[in-house]
Amino acid sequence: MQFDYDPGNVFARILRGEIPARTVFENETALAFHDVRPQAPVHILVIPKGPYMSLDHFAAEATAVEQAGFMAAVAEVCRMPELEPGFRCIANAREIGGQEVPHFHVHILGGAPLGPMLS
Ligand code: DGP
Repeated sequence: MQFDYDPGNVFARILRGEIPARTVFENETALAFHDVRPQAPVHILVIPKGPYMSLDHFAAEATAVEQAGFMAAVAEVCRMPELEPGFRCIANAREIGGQEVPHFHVHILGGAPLGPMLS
């Protein structure tokens, strides 16, 4: 698959500091911040700093250092006290998968019972 990354997407703009975000964690290769349209009491997005469009793009082309840094950021978010009782991680990919922003991100939701995933 050919991946054609658009550097004008909103998360690229957040990474460049052009749009504010409520950051909860940052390391060398990843950034975690609150979703602007939360779908649960806690709704965090974790994104890589590199130009990857989706999970499959990231898995195929990100370096081991980028992948490890990303997972470290996910782990850090999951350690938030509000998420200790449980949480859900989702990664949408492309239009069919419901992806709105074409920069790879994982949603981490929690803070209340979430119910079955497809309800
Ligand atoms: P997805 O459908 O998986 O691409 O989810 C994109 C999410 O990004 C959606 O839950 C809303 C969120 N979002 C869109 N624009 C912004 C923004 O400017 N700031 C923040 N913090 N979140 C945004």
